[in-house]
Amino acid sequence: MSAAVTNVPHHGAADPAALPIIPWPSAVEPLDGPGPSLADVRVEAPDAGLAALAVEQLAGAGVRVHDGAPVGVTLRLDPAAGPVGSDSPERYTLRVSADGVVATAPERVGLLHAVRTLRQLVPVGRASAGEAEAPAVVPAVVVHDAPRYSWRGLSVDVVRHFFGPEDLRTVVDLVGALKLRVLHLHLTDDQGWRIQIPSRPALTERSSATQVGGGGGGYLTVEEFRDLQDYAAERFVTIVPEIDQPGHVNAATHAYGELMPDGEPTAVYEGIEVGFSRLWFDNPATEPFLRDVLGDVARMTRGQYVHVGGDEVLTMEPAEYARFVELACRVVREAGKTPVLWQEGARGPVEPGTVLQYWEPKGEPDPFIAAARAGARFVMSPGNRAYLDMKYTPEHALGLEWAGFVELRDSYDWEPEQVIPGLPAESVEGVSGAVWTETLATRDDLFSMLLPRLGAVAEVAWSDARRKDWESFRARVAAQAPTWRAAGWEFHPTPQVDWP
Ligand code: TNX
Repeated sequence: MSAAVTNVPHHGAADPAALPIIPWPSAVEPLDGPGPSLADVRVEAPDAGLAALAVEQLAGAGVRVHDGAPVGVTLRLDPAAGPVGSDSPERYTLRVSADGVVATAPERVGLLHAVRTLRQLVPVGRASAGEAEAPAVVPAVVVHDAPRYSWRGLSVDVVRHFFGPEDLRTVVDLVGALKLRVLHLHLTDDQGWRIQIPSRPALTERSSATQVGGGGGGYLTVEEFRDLQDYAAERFVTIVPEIDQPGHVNAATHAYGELMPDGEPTAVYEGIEVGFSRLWFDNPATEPFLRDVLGDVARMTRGQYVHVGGDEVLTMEPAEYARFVELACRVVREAGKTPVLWQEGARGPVEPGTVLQYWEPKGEPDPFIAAARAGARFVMSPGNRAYLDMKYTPEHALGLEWAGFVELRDSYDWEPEQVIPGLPAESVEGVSGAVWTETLATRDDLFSMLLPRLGAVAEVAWSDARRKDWESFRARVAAQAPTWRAAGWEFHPTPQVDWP
């Protein structure tokens, strides 16, 4: 399959397959002749917000933006932009020629996607110490582009080790650079509670200063969570908060002993076992707790989705579990939001529109097919492909291995519609990478697990399956290294890529 070269290059034009764009676009058409030099540009955009985002992107590639610059980068809203026949609200067209750069898209998000693509075309690291700056010449090309799925995400565990607002803004930057739209934050678990809940202050007062291995922890205040969502929303990234229940709740039962049958708070937990903690549906303290917490979180959430967990409840009868799923989803819907659940939620009553995040690729497909028939939407995060906390190889120092070893190519070579045999393809809402932080304590740890694999997951989520190509991808990954180094983003130099 030579996906990347369905367009035969014109004589003298850039080989489109060699352009370092991730995720790979719908159509890349080289133009004859040389492209422009983007060392200095002026930006024209429909509004100041977009202009600022364009400047941020271009500055990250070492491009100077000022009004008198010789080359124009023009962003223009235009409903006719994008690939022929696409009705994606994210579609865009990017035209780069000797005359300058013109990005068109029907919506603002598409204009930012176009600028992100442009950024990847600018050679980075042009000036090294003591040398003259190499020219910032960009190939002359027209890109028409639109995503395959609308839910393209990353799930991050900020409980096992806490990552605060500054790290999370950097994660938003990475997510945005790969044209992902969703950052799902796993905010509560056995080891800590990471989001302030106004109606239940003890959650963060008593249960936030712990994490795996002890020492540290932390939480997001209401204001920090709001500001993070604003930062993300400006970049067209939606934050999806997760309150995990009815398992993974030791931080809650430590803060509120009334949630336990004997009324006694549970002990702090800083290990990495799963499945031991739980709520009790018939405890009179349980429903008010869930209503308070989910009500506050729904009010604090800008986006449409609230994740209510539901995973790995190993000590509960199915009937009681189903009552929890029903209650949590009902409270979220009453608050005007759409519930998201881990795949186990398929065992509960599933209403149309509920999103199920599939993570453990085993077991019978039947419950998922039934849930899809009932109107559930699926986000695919299969552990053996998309769990970016799995070790790359047995020797890798960081990470877990319960889902196997996940090298870059494993994260690349998979098909979301075949993850659950027999699931109707239309039920796939999208794809999310996931990173759990039992073994990841620093930003560098985190990024070295995300990169380069998140690029692979992003391409699975964005690009037409017929246009994916491993050889092309690994060359394009290599070309990102200077950008990642310049940004200070740690990455794992997997031997599957010939790094520059
Ligand atoms: C499974 S994925 C979990 C998490 C762990 C993760 C480690 C999921 C829904 N539950 O509690 O952190 O594996 O890979």
